[in-house]
Order: sequence, then C-alpha cells, then structure tokens
Amino acid sequence: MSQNPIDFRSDTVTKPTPQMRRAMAEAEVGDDVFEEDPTVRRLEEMAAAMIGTEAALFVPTGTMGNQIALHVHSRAGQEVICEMRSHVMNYEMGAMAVLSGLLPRPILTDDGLLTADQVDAAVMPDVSYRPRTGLVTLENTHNMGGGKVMTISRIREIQEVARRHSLPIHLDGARIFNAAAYLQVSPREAAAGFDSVMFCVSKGLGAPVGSLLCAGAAFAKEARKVRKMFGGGMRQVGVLAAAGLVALGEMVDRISEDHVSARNLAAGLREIQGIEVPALPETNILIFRVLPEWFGPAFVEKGTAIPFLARLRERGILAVPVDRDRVRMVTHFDLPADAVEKAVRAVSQGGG
Ligand code: TLP
Repeated sequence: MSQNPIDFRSDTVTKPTPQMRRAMAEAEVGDDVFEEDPTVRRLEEMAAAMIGTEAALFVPTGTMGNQIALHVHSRAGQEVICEMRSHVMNYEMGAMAVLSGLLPRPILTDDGLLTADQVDAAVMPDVSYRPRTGLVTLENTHNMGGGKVMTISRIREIQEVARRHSLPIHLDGARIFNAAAYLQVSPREAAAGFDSVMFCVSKGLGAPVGSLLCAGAAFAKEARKVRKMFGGGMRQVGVLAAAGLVALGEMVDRISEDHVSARNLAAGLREIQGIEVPALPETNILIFRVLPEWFGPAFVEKGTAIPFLARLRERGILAVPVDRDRVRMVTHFDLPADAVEKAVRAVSQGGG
C-alpha cells in the first residue's frame, strides 16, 4: 500500500485544522461537571443559537448524544420508531436496549427516508398486550441512505404525526449542516420542530471530538444528569470545545464543497464497467455496488466489497464496506485536491 493512502472511509478521519490546534492550546478551561468551563459554555450557547433551542449539552460522541436523548424521552419497555438502517439502531452497539431497556421498531425504506404514513402505521395501538411507542427518531442526512436528505415538508409531516400521537421526536442530525446546505435552509430550519437534536462537530466540520445535544432547558438539565450516569461528565474539556467553536465558526460555510466532490466521484465511478452507482449523491456520502464483472470472469467469491476494498487499498485508496456487495466513500476537507481523480483512476484499473 502507498505511504499516504487517500482516506474516503469517513468524514470522521478529518484532523483538527491549525486554527483549531491554536484555539485548543489557548482555551480557557474549568471543571465542566461544576458547569465552570467557560469555553464549553460558549460552545453550548453557540450551538443552541444555531439550532434554535434554549440549551445545548456538549457530549463526547454522537452516540452518547443520541443515547442520552433516547433515555430522557422514553421509559424501559417502550419502542423507538426508527429507520431500518439508522445509526441509532445499527451502529450504537445495541445501546438503546442495554442502557435504556428500549426496543427498536425499525421501518424498512429504500433510501433511508421515512414517510409520515410509515411512522403513523408503526405507532403501537394503546392496548394492554403490546409495548408502548416511546419516541420517533429521524436521521438527516441519512448515513446508510447514501447521505440522503429529508426535505423540510417531509419532516413537518412526520412531526405532525408524532404530535398527533403525543410522541416526542428526536433528530440524529450528526450531519445536519450537510442537510441544511443541500436544502439551502438555515440549520435552524432543518432542526425546527424536534424535541431534541444531536449534531456532531467531529465529522465534516473537522473537530477532533464532540457532539452537541440541543433541546429545551428542562430537557437539557435532565440530559446533563444522564450524561454523567453514562460516564460522559468531563472536566477541563474546554480544550476540546475550543475546536468545536472553530468548527462552527469556520467550517460550516465550506461544507457544500464536499458535496461537489462526492458528485464528481460518483460521476467518474458510474462510467466504469462493473460499478453501479444508483444515484448521484446529494451530500458527502456515496454508496455504490461492485458487480462481479469488475473482477473479470474468474471471480468466484461470495461478496465483492471486501476483495474490491483490498485492491483499492493496494492502490492507496481507503473506503469501507456497507454490506457484501456495496461500498461507502465519504468526501471531506482533508482529502488532497486530486483525491477524486486518483480514486476514479484506481477503480478504473479493474480487479483482474
Ligand atoms: N457515523 C460513523 C460510523 O459510526 C458509521 C461514520 O463513519 O459515518 N449518527 C450518525 C448518522 C452517524 O453517522 C454517526 C457516526 C453517529 C451518529 C455517531 O457519532 P460518533 O461516532 O461520534 O459516536
């Protein structure tokens, strides 16, 4: 493998910018469990203002932010309505069951985007022999839906269903700034009408660590206690919040550049024999299928994704499998300028 592979595995691989490192070195800090870290406070205030909530809570990971929200919104034994490939169900180590005694009620969609009708149908009837529905969760952008974006009108319809059933609704907005950029709306508009919103500064915005759980003041107060219970009470964590402030201040406006790169990548790959790109990506995540013909007639293995990724790694390109035959590539600001061109060239060499 080449010395400096080009890393399309995730936007989480982005490294803190020089401005972030400087801000981290200079950050004013205090004990955040005592709510005395001024830099964390500033980040929480900025996040709440950008998302349009009364309060926000700095948490170490998106997973913890989601799980705190689930815990505060619902009770053990209740169901969480979520999309079948949602992060909250598939990539959080079963935490909703382990930490909160919750049961996912997954709904299958083609593209990761639930409809109001599907959510309505998934709400449990109020009878004495079925678990109760506790919460509705949406994911925007939808990671395993290939970075698909839910429109504001669809969001409003689903919120209306949740309201009609008196159910809280949480947004896993790990990439909410990508969604807002694609929709050409403010993050506030993309976040409006939810009872809680989690977003990450550690993905395409480049901070090394951190997510924000944004909600009303009473919810945030409760969430702070649950954060401590889950082991997320941090001390002089202003050194990390400082990077988050730079992420929100300097990295949001450029995020649609990553969407252009992902589209260029998709346009290049879809010309290659044996690669099936279902649609041009809306944001920074591309998921595509690798057909056996990419390897030539001698290919007999069960799945294509793993051997495809091994060939690419030899050519200095990193990506991740989605399932047996599909691969995910994510664009971000830390890719070299010729990353897309090099990736297309590496794939066009075929797998023979
Ligand atoms: N996603 C990671 C992996 O866990 C799959 C990635 O590389 O995309 N919600 C969504 C929609 C996410 O994509 C992620 C991370 C999270 C939550 C969790 O964030 P962290 O990794 O901070 O716990």
